[in-house]
Amino acid sequence: MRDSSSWHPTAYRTHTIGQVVSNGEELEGKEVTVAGYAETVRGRGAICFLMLRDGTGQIQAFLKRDNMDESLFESVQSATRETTIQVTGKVAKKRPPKVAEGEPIPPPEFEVNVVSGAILAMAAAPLPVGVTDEVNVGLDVRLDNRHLDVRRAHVNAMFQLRSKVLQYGREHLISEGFQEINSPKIIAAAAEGGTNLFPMKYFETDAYLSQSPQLYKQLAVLGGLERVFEIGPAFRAEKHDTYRHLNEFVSFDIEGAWMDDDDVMGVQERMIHHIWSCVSSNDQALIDVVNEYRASQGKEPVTVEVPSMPFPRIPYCDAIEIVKQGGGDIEWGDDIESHHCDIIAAKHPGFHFIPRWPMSMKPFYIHHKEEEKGSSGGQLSRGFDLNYGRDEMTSGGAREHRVEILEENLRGMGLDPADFTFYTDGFRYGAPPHAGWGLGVARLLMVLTGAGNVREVVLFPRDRSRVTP
Ligand code: AMO
Repeated sequence: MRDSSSWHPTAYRTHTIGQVVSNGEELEGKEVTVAGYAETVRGRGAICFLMLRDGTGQIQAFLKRDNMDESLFESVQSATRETTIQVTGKVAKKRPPKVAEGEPIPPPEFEVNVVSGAILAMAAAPLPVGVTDEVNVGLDVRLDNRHLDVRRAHVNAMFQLRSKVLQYGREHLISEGFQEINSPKIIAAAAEGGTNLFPMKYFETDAYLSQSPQLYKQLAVLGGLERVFEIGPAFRAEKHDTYRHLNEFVSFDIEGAWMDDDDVMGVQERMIHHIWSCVSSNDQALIDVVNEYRASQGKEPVTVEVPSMPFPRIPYCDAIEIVKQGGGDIEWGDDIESHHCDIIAAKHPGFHFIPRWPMSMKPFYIHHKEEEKGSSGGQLSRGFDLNYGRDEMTSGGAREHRVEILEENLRGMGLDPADFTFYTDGFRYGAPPHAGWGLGVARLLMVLTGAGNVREVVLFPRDRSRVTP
């Protein structure tokens, strides 16, 4: 439940339920108006107990037929689960529970003795997804009814954690001098290869949905903004159907001038360290809600262990050797796939960087690693990934800032520099060496919350078969 101590009254309530619950002593005898969802309605005849929940807590509302408007009393008595109701009445102490002799007396609880109110919207029954009771429906049904699914305590807690992760990440980057930018999402040229673009009609011309803020965050740095970050949507027309791919995802990107790959790996590990430290000191209550649900499903609890720094750096060539020694089938120049990652993760559990990928495997904007060749003699790059377990969290690297080489790289990858002049022109008038990374927010949330699927931590996911709700 959310801390609402600083929330102001609104048109529909004088107090949040959380405020009444935590300030009962102070509010006792005073009239309040609260509003929320009906969890249960008990009692027939002359009295009725309504359990009301909002995003900040739960409280019992006590209704007496002869104390209030008869028709309101009857409507509440017959209210279906999740109906929204507003009630006004005095705060009173609940009758204390019977306690065996010698047992400690629990602190008093409070209720609202209702004198007036209103049914705001009656809920249809039955609910397609139970909110407070056991839900035996699959992820698809839950996502079809996400508006109800998010009312469930642990799902709500996951989205609160998501908001915290973004808040702490932002906070950390600002403390390191990064400023937030917003780049266009309607673009004319591919940053991450042309095959996975969503085309769109833009008046009389063709355009695409942005796959990454890559080229624009670089242009912002070239323009003198020096250190920038962006948290925004990225669109990929990939025909994946996996637990970790979506066609729209939120990418957390940075770019910094006068920095190389090692520098931005440092920024990344400090940011993750800050996020984990803050969650572990401030948000254990949310993790407890997630764990309560996990326990009900027979799953291990998640623990927020602040990772120690520096995170291990396992250069690509060494990673390949680890996979080979672990019995994996891989050659220099191959991608490191999930089943290879399992072998590496057995040796390096937790976050670890894989720097110095072969140049041939990295996009045109990545800087090659001067003078350095891999074990096969192939050119290495200043590109890196950050992995956790079997999943890639981040890609990043130092960027090529010399326009002649950038154009050469474009041609080498079968792209026409003429399509990229809006980008390459930014390098013609003095370009600082720079570096950056892009982190998949949902993938990081999977690590923090133990979710087994990115869809769990994305409010309204978009995948191959889902464009609604
Ligand atoms: P990349 O394409 O590796 O790099 O993406 C960066 C990170 O974004 C996440 N990600 C995804 N998450 C969910 N669904 C997807 N389909 C998906 N694709 C990617 C991953 C990945 O590590 N421009 C570079 C970043 C940079 O160099 O700054 C880029 O976009 O967590």
